[in-house]
Amino acid sequence: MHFTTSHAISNPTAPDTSSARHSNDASLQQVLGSLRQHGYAIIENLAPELTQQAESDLERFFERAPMGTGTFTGPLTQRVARLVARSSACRELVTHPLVLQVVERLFEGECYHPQLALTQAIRVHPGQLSQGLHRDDNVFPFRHPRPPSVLFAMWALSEFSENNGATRLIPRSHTWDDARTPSPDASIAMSMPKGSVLLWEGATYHGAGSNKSDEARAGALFGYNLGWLRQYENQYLAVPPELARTLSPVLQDLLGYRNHGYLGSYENQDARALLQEPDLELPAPSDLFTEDLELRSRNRH
Ligand SMILES: O=C(O)CCC(=O)C(=O)O
Ligand SMILES: [Fe+2]
Repeated sequence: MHFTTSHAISNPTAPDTSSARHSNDASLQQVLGSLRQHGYAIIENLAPELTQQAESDLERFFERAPMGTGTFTGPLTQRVARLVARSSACRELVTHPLVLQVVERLFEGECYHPQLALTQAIRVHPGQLSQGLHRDDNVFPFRHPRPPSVLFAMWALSEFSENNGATRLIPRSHTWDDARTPSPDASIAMSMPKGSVLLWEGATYHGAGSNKSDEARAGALFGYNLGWLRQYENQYLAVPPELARTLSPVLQDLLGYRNHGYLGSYENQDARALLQEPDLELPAPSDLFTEDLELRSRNRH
C-alpha cells in the first residue's frame, strides 16, 4: 500500500499496465475487457513450447532474410512473411483457440467470420531505432473512432523488454479521432517474457521500440481483419490451394478459402468447394447474396 501511494505521488503519469496484463489462465472476458478498454492486452506465457518451436522453424529463414529498406521496415530489422507456409508451429500459433475466440468476439456484428490479414516474423537487431507510432488499420480509408476492424497478435519469440525494442504502444489511443497525433512520450514498452502474446486493436497507436541491448528482439506477428476487407498479405499466393488443402479447416477458412457472403466466392459457390473438389466446373450457382443483406440490416450505423 505504502509503495503504491508513494509511486503514484512521485510519478503521477506512470501508466498502469496491470489491468491489461494477464496470466495464462485469463478468461476470454478478461482479455476482451482489456482490449476494449485499453486497446491492448498481454497474456504472459501463453504458449512457451510453441513459440520455442516457431523460433527454431524460422531460424533457417532468418539466416538469409535481408534487413528492411526504409524507416518503417527498419534498416536493422529482418522480416519473414508467409509464416503459415513456412512453420508448423506458426500454423498452431495463428489458430490459438484463445486468440481466435478473442478475434471472433471482437468482430461480432461487424462480419460473419474473420480472415488472416498478415503473418510476419520480426527480428529487431541491436542499434535499430524506434519505428514511428502508427495505426495498423490506417491501410483502410476508415475514419476513427470506429468499431474494431483489425486485431494484431505479437508472439514473443524472445523476451520483450524496454531495452531490447519491445513494441511500444499508447494505451486507449484506439478511442482517439483522426485529428489527434501520437507522441512517443505517451507510449509505453510492452515488456513480456518469451512465450507471451501481446494483442492490440488495429486503431491503437504502436510501433517497435529501439533496441539498445546487444541481442535481437524477435516476435511472430499475426494480423486478423474483418472477413469482408482485403487481406494485407495475399494469402492465396502465400499459401496456394495445393498447400491449403493439407491444412486444418479452421486455417483454410482463416486464409480466405471460404467466401464471406458473395465475396470471395468460387464458381458461384462457397469457396470451400475449390478445396474439396479442385476440378469443379460450371456447377449450378448458389444464392450467396442473402447473407450480405443480413449483415447490412444488422449494421445500419
Ligand atoms: O515489431 C514490432 O514491435 C511492431 C511492428 C509493427 O507494428 C509493424 O510493423 O506494423
Ligand atoms: Fe504495426
